[in-house]
Amino acid sequence: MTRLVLVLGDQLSEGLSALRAADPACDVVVMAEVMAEGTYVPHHPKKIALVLAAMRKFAAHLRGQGWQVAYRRLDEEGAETIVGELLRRAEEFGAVEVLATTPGEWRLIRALKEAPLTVHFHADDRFLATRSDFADWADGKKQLRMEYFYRLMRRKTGLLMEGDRPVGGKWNYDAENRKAPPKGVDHPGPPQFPPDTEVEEVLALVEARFGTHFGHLHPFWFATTRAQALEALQHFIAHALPRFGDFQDAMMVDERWLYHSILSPYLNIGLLSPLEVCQAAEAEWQAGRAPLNAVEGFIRQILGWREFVRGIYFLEGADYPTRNALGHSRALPPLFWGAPTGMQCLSQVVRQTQEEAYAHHIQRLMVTGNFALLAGIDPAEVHDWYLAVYADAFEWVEAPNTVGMSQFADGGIVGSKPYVSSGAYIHRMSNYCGSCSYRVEQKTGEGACPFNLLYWHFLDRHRARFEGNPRMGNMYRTWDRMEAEKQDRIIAEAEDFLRRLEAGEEV
Ligand code: FAD
Ligand code: DLZ
Ligand code: SF4
Repeated sequence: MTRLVLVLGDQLSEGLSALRAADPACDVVVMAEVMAEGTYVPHHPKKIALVLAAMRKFAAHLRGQGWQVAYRRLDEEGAETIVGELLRRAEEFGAVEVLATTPGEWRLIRALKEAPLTVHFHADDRFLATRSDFADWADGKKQLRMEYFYRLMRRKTGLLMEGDRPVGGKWNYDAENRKAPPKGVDHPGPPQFPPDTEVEEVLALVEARFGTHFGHLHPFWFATTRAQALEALQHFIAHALPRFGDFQDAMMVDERWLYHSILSPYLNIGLLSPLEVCQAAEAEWQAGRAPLNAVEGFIRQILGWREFVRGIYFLEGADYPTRNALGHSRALPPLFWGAPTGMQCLSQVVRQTQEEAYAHHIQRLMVTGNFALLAGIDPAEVHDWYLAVYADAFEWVEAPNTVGMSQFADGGIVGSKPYVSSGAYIHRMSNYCGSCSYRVEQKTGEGACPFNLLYWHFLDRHRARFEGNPRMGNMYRTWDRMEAEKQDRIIAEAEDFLRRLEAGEEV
């Protein structure tokens, strides 16, 4: 009897477990463009176009390999949810069984489990650690630290290893990866793929259906096939990897890419595999074309962080994205949706996000994330924003980064202390402050950098929770050494800023 094989928009990988379990001679692949997946948060139009265009091309690829693919385009008749489409196809093909690679979001897992169909879940093995590998490692540990998990993964994969020892003698070269912004950037950024006729069709559809969502659809240049994604990988390896480490944390006005790879969208929809990306980087070090600090730093992001956050997402369970350990409840201010602000760092990161559906890690963590945390924004709203606006955002990776690492809303599972800073950190790692309408060196009074006020306000209001944290003792000692009158001024000015933010005034 015919079975349906579900392939989702972020499961565009040839060796997908559900495909491996199926038989092209009698089973039917179901792929569906549905409104529900484009609107459960208002995804950036570039992200929707990337997913739909890559889905169409992957369907053609599967047909070329002999699969029968029942594909529903958004402008064709059909249901508007994944489960609705499965039910429609089940009736069409007289099927009752569905083979599915477990989705990367609890929401869809639940929907499939509740569907009146027999769904056989196959583990998503496009990762380097299985869910049970991670659960076994985490079992009985009081605190989960990425660094130790990463070492385990180095040993498991043999990446950058000499026998049982890390090459170069150290596991982690992060201390060499925190250089301030360079004078100029001699890398043009990722390769851009002009839309072909098929992509143009998708762009017209996305414009018509999702044109009101935050974000610019044009120019659209993402890779939409595996061959193009491999080209993007080669381009990064050859041109940016050698300097990736040095400037990994730097931020510059109007420089969107620096030496970052912009490979996360392709990794996350399945066009590239994490192992092949890490191996390509390792080979570059072996050939003497990229330094160890760059290659180790890059591999750690994928082998360490990417696998670690996925482990946390599935270990913690479906309620993880709703956690709010610090009890923050302020609404997300309009500046996150492009309303004008005099804060140059936020303005730069939000504008770049709007135009490219991309910001690099430190921009997400130490500019928008830092601001939301200091200002006490409801983490659920922050989570929805990150899930919507980035092309690489899928809940398994976005939620632990946002709810955990960035907002400390999980109470310290991903990070042992909150990532908060005053303007000094942004000043050190960027050239934003030079063209800002606020002054970073000013602590209070007219023109004082809002990060300087909000930083102390955050520490002061969460004193009971954080003052005993050994990694935060210095911060509280500095605050305690300040004269009471200065402390009062900072708190009063921070509150005034928050009041204006809440009132929707331009800040
Ligand atoms: P590079 O800097 O070139 O890094 C190489 C690769 O390492 C990335 O492609 C990515 O696959 C991986 N990587 C790096 N850091 C992380 C991390 N912390 N977690 C997981 N993988 C990582 N990443 C996503 O893929 N999707 C998200 O939705 C997402 N949301 C985030 C939200 C917040 C608040 C923060 C602070 C970080 C988030 N990240 C997310 C992690 C990181 O910002 C992006 O992976 C990275 O910016 C992607 O750009 P890149 O490909 O140029 O990365
Ligand atoms: C992100 C996305 C979008 C915008 N549209 C679709 C779609 O129409 N059909 C589909 O199968 N997948 C889509 N996706 C990806 C899913 O949202 C993703 O598979 C789940 O969030 C699980 O990670
Ligand atoms: Fe951002 Fe403050 Fe620097 Fe302005 S002065 S760019 S608000 S850190």
